[in-house]
Amino acid sequence: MITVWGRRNSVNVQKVLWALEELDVPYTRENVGGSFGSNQDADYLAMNPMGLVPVIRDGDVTMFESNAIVRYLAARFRAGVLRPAEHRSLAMAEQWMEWAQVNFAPAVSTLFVNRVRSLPEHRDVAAAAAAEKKAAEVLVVADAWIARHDWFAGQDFSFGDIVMGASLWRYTGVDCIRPPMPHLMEWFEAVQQREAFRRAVMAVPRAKDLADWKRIEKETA
Ligand SMILES: N[C@@H](CCC(=O)N[C@@H](CS)C(=O)NCC(=O)O)C(=O)O
Repeated sequence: MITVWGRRNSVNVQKVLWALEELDVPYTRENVGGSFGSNQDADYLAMNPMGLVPVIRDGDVTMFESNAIVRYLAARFRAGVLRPAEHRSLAMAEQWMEWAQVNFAPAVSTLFVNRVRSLPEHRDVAAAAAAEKKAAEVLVVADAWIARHDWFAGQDFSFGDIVMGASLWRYTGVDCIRPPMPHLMEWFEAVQQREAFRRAVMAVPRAKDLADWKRIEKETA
């Protein structure tokens, strides 16, 4: 049985839970981080010296870094389900996971922190505006790719869809100007039909402000 340490409202934890659900691998989860704390305890720091979530334990493997965990799980369980067997599809899964993590996820995080998860007086308005612009620019790139493919790796769903899907769920819950992205929205509709996405990501409602965020964190523990 795999153990996941991390609160359910963390996008990085959600990526790992989504992968586990897609792979139908049994797991247990411990609430760590945010209002639950424990992530600076010595025994937690022994697993992840960064003091961040998620961490997983799979037998004699204990690891952190959400994307590395997703790729590890994809390689370890149910070959071909999340990790494409065909080398060109695998290359595209790797490429788009990396691309989404480097280009889109940081913009979403800045937007989210400064428009939702902070008190209005603590918000960096300029940083949020820059992130809004950056997100809009890069989404046009993703939209152009997905206009020509069913999924980011090609014909089948893969780990290449996971960072984009989890980040887009958060992004579409933030009050901001979004670019036209009809193909990406079509892909996102298909993502939202996946049971695994519903259980791991959509099951945590999107917050409108800090108080809402704290309430949801407790309620979805
Ligand atoms: N690169 C790391 C980043 C992990 C990270 O930043 N986790 C955040 C939550 S999304 C965290 O642990 N924050 C402290 C907390 O939850 O208390 C990963 O992808 O796993």
